Amino acid sequence: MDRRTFFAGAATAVSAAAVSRVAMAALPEPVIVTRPDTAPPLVPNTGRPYNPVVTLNGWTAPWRMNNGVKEFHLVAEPVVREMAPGFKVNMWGYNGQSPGPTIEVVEGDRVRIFVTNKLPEHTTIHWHGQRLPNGMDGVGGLTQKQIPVGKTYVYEFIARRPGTFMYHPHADEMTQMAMGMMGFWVTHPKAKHPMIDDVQRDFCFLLNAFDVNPGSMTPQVNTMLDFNIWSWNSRVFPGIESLNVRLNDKVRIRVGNLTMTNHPIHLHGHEFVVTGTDGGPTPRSTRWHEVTTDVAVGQMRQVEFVADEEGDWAFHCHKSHHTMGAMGHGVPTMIGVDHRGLVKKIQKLVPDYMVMGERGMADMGEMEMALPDNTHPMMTGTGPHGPIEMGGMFTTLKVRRDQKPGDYKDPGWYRQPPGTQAFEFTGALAEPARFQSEVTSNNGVVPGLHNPAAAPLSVRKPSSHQH
Ligand SMILES: [Cu+2]
Repeated sequence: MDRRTFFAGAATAVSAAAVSRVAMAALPEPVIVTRPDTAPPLVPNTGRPYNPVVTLNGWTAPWRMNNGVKEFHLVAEPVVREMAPGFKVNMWGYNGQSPGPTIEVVEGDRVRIFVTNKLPEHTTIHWHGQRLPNGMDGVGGLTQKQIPVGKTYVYEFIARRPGTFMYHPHADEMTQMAMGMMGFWVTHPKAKHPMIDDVQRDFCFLLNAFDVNPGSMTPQVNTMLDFNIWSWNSRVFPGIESLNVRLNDKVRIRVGNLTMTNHPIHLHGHEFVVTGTDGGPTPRSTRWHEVTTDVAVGQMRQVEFVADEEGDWAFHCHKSHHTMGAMGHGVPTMIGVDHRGLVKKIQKLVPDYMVMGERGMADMGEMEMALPDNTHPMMTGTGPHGPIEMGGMFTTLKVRRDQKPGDYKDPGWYRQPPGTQAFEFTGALAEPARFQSEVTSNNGVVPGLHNPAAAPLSVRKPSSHQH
């Protein structure tokens, strides 16, 4: 419990907009966690037993059992999130973090959630995907008054169906979600469920995105699509922890998307099936194997597979811009343009001047560029074989024979058995016959194919007057 600072002793340090002591006396103590490490699974010590999830770079909120009701206390508040080592961002979140703690309950549980608002503006919480009384749905103005600054509201409902859910504000949503207000919710089945398998490892995380100008600390909340920080649980590679599993473990990964675009989530080395969506577990007849599943905005997907291939397997969003850090999208592509002499001339006037490579951008992964303080590099991270050239929604699934059951520690890099790695070919290269024929025909020009003059085109514009 060293990483968890109990709120009670430090109430005055947290916020001036403190909740009255009398009100607090009846509330469960909110647990505050500020470190971005992945907490070990929280094994339930009250209520029905279940196999807990592991929240990537996050944690599960403990609860208080009160006359058979599971009571949680969420505190909406400004937080500072370290998105990767050396890169901190001012966010809004819950209980010291963005995202807030994962809430784990069991199908049939009566759940009471106290929500204290320590933000500078009103808020609500919407329990995304849940069946509940309309007045508990958390839509500001529609189903309740927004929770004013400094006040605590109570939500109470029965977790009616098992599955993967999220929570987020439904009040000034654009601002509050762009600032990082969101959390995960898992409802475990109360008994053996025909469509829910037992797994050895159950991971979850949210997809989120921020627009943080290089050198600044506060996200731009008005950005609609052009975000520059693509994160999992408000962390970016190499700050996202690996998913560490034992060889032949059955693994479940639950993903929710609260960004403004879809994310095709891709796993290397294994095929998975989608076993659950926003609507709950999927019927077995609907499942097929794939290696990428698209998670649209506001959706949840849970995938399952047997981790039966040892190694360090990349696990990432397949949109290549989403695996990179802050970058200028307006930079011209210089591939094929030899501008090295030009750079030297410009550097006489502007010593820091750098231009993106004439050989592609791979150099960026190795270069030590002069970046403003508190800027996450565009391409970064080093693996056992060199620069990994990533910076956003990327991590690894580490499958190891000797990983102990229930052990989530990072086993380090995989050592490939001798003779199982791609290697350099050092023999003689054969001359492809195709080149020979091109050279011998008409000075390298293939008649009628590569020579525009040999195949004249007559262009007719749609607007030309030819009738
Ligand atoms: Cu993506």
